[in-house]
Amino acid sequence: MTNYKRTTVTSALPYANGPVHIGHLAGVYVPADIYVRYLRLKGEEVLFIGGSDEHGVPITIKAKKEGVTPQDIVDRYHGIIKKSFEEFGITFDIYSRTTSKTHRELASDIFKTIESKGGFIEKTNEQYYDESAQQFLADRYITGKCPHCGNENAYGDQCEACGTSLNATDLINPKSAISGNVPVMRETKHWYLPLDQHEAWLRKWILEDHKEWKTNVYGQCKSWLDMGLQPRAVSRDLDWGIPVPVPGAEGKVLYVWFDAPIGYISNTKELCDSQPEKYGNWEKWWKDDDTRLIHFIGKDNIVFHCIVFPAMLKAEGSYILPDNVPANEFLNLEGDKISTSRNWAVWLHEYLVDFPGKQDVLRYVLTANAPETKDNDFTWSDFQARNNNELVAIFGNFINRAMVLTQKYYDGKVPALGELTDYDKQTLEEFVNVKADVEKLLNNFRFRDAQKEAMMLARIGNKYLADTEPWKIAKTDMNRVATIMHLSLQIAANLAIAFEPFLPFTSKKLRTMLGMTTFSWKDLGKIDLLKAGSQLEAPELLFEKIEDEIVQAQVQKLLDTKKANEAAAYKAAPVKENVAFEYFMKMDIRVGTVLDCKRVPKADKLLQFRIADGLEERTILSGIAQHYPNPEELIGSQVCFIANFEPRKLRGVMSEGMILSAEDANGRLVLIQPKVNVTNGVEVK
Ligand code: B3M
Ligand code: ZN
Repeated sequence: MTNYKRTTVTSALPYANGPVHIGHLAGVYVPADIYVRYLRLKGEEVLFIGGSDEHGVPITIKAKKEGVTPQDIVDRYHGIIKKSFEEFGITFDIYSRTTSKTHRELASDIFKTIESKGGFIEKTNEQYYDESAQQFLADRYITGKCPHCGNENAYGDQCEACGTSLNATDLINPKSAISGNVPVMRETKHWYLPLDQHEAWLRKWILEDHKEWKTNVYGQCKSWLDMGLQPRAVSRDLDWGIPVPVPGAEGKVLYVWFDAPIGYISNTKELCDSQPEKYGNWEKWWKDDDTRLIHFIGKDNIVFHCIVFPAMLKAEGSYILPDNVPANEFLNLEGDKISTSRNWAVWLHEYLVDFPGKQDVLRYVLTANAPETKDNDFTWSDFQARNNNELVAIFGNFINRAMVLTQKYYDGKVPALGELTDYDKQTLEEFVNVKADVEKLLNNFRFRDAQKEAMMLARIGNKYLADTEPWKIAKTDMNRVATIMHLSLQIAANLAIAFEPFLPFTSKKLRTMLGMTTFSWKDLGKIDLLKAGSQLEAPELLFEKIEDEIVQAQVQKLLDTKKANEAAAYKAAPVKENVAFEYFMKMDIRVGTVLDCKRVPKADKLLQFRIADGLEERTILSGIAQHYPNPEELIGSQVCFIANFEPRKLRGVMSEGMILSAEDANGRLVLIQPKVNVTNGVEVK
């Protein structure tokens, strides 16, 4: 939409059943926040809506597991999530929740309106029922084998291993997630949104009228539409959710994906109703044709925002449809899919404990590496490199040099601009182009490239100082130095504006240092942002180097998680057949001290031990070299070995015994070693 008056920006409502992690931030909230800050800086009318999604089966399952109520669960996580977003500078106009009264009422009203217009079909069919729990088994309450990939733990609505969306009846060997029992079939009535009846206009609206949508979004919509749309149930047999607001629907609630997107609207209503003078009537944000609606989401939510929700709004009849849905792909962590259940994540609240005050570093790295067109990987080494080589070495370094030199030569006052040289003019030309480029990229939701382009300002500034070398000229021509410093400070002021959407904390700090009280997007590209003679504050570093130990500690934390997961997943082998005592007594197991331990040349796996065994000494070869990269460290420690193991020659060396070891769940071998030293040669019994 080119001629619009205002923009309603929504970002997916995270489920309130766990804290938020870097994947959430990178995929949805940072891009949405960048966009909103940009529009605000341009002086546009914009509303940024967030909130928690507090219904759905996973929340009830978690509650059951912990022996608390679903309300307890959502109260806990709504608070944690809201706080994380605040701490990372995500500037929602409202962050509310789908258990609010306003939401319950509005979701009910929308259901009733659609119902009264004949927008649903009612169908009775058979669904799985758990007789012992006396409950129908919706979505995640039922598990079984995926018919597509064979994953044994697929859910009734989706297989997480292959990503296919499923119906509970597709599952092979279905089991109740509540009791573990095999469910039976029982009749139940539900309300369906007949998406098939919406297919024709959806096809035209998306495939013809919205060719500008991101290719990943457009492509996914096209494949859904090409498969043919089916009616979708919008009610469930559950006791957690918003009751279906029509007679004869006892024990039934709205499907979470019916009520959740309405949460965007009810949160808008809650905000506008509480501050009408500031935000106006809520309906203008959702019903005026000159309002642009934009949904920021992750790729797993595309069908709901591009097909199901628009069909609901159309069926209701009085709402506008989204103008764009800039969905992102997924962010992985160190090569693996982020997973809450496996604790494979960087949690935002934990990040801030380990990196206090470094919100912008994470925002920067997540944008620099945003999964805009394909899945991307977050690694701690990339985090460190981008901080040290870009934020510190380019952005921070430029600002620091400009500030410190001004302090040194002009007591921190902006010097006057003198005559421009050709080189100055050339620099300014490059610099002025940046604005148009950043804008174009932001308008097209290409935040990653937009940030890269904004960074050009710092690169230009750095190069300008390096090329003009004011510290050398200062000995001869202070007029020239004044011009150089004046221009450098103007570039710094431009950086403060350009980075406000991306790095709001840094931008604020920089504006304070430069004494900028007002600023707006239209000032970007100007070189009269700071007045000659105005006083700057004392320079402070914007970024600091992150040392190796710091990121290594984070990597270690992940390795520990991996280890714990592997151990949790480890299944001990079944116990072997019983043996008589005399068989055990035939084995001669002893303790000895390692006198020498070294690699065997040309044999990757073998270590050669020299053992003091209490009698004389013996040599034993053992295939554990990969597990002990520094074999000499074993010298002096004690090991257990089978003393009467038949000697055999390996690589030309006679091995007299076998050293005992155990293989850990993650495949690592460790030697069996007595915790306190014992006399060499004693027997293990
Ligand atoms: N809660 C799914 C998710 O967090 C869902 C989004 C709702 S947006 C209306 O991925
Ligand atoms: Zn599967």
